[in-house]
Amino acid sequence: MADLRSTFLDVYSKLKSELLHDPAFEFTDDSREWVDRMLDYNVPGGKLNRGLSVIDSYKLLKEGKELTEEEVFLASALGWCIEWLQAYFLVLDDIMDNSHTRRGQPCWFRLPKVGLIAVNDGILLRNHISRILKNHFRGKPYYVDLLDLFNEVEFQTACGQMIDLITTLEGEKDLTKYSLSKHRRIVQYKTAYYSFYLPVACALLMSGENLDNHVDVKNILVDMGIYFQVQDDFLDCFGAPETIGKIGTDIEDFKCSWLVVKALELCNEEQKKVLYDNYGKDNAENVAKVKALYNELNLKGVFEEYESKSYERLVGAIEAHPSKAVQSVLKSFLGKIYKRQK
Ligand code: DMA
Ligand code: MG
Ligand code: MG
Ligand code: MG
Repeated sequence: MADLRSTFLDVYSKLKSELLHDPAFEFTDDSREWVDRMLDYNVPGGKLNRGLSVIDSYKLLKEGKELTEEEVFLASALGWCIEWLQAYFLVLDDIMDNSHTRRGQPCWFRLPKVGLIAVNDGILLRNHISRILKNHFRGKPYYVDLLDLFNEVEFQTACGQMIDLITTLEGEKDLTKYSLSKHRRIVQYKTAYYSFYLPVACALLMSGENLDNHVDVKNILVDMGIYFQVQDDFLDCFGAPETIGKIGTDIEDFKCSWLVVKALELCNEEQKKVLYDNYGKDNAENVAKVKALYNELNLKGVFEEYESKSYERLVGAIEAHPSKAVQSVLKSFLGKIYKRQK
């Protein structure tokens, strides 16, 4: 495993170096240094789960047959494309969510020299994906499907981000519009497709599969992605910032988080008033009152219950799948996130 990670990181260096010497742009020393630093700051510092999952999944689909060096490289390159996509979304997400830290360091746009240049850096990160795909996959029979997949998933994610953001509009802050079905819609689009479906879909395309034949796999992965974002919402409030590498802002931002939806479901009239008076205010006292209410309602316990129920449901769905190879891909994915602390 440590070995796979270091091979994967070697591929990052190679891809970065290619991008820094892209013949389509006449780099100056300054611009090359900017991109170099921007990439190192934003791309490789996460858990790398999404990226590594492409290699894991591809291996499992090959049912134990040793991968060639080229296959390892290509699966890693696709894994990095997903990490690049993630970096692109996070750089912009942190601006829009007014966040402070990410992966244990200040958000990129918070650096004094960066500011809103981060917006263009986000666009560059997105463009790098197309450059990497063109450099390494143009001759493959699945190239068009790969481009189409990244385009579709990007569109879904951007739409999810849109509905995540417009529900929080100032002047329309209205908790009555928050429900489990609204939450589900947001997280399905903003998180599940790119974080869960995309890595497995990349591995399937590399294996020569037609994605139209794997709608059942997609459904299970989307379901898993929803569970993953509920964990993210939970950790935003209850996780340790040192562990999750970020300081939560969902309460301040009036987000349609799983926690506030559950709180609304469980509270009495008096508690509801506390929520209405304090949710969505960028003030430590208001935030503390919301957190105290979450504790009063035992949302930790409610989450633990949700977590074990989700796990059982997902295992059931996975075991009903006809292919043992696909089962092991899905189980390995689920194993990586069950009861995660970060
Ligand atoms: C993240 O939602 C979704 C995308 C597409 C980046 P979020 O704002 O809850 O993520 P985080 O908690 O990491 O800021
Ligand atoms: Mg965010
Ligand atoms: Mg966000
Ligand atoms: Mg979050």
